[in-house]
Amino acid sequence: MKINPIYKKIIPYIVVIIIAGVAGFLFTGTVYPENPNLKSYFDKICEMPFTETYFPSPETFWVLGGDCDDRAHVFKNYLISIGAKDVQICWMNKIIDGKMVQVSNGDWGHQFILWNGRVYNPSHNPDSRFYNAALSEYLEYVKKKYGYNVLYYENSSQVTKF
Ligand SMILES: [Ca+2]
Repeated sequence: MKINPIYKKIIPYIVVIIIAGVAGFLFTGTVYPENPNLKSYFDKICEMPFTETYFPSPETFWVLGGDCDDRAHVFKNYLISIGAKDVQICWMNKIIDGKMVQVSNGDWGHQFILWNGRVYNPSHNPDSRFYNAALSEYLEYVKKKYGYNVLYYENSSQVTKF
């Protein structure tokens, strides 16, 4: 079969376009921490104002902002929506002699996301922002800065003292 010379010229370009398209999809369409779309969604959550709400209120978050549980729920919902597995909300408290006490900034507890065992904390405060961090590193930070000492997992009855 004889290929028209014009097609011979075009075919390499078409191949390049297809490869670029597939590479682009893999880069932005799949679920992994380095995905720029995922990171920019996380950053958008961080930039929303800090507003105290009594319960997790992800439905009002993009209008009013929210506190830690709202941020955690919004990010978790997004991760689930793009197909992420092993996503859970964790929370922490400070327990002294069996009683829950306030931590150094007056809070009673804090919620964040654990995805594949890595920490995502979309805080409005840049110092407390963690993205794809080791759990041990994050726990060391919150213990030192706030005094948290107990961690609870959404997907398990396991309780970790740290
Ligand atoms: Ca809340």
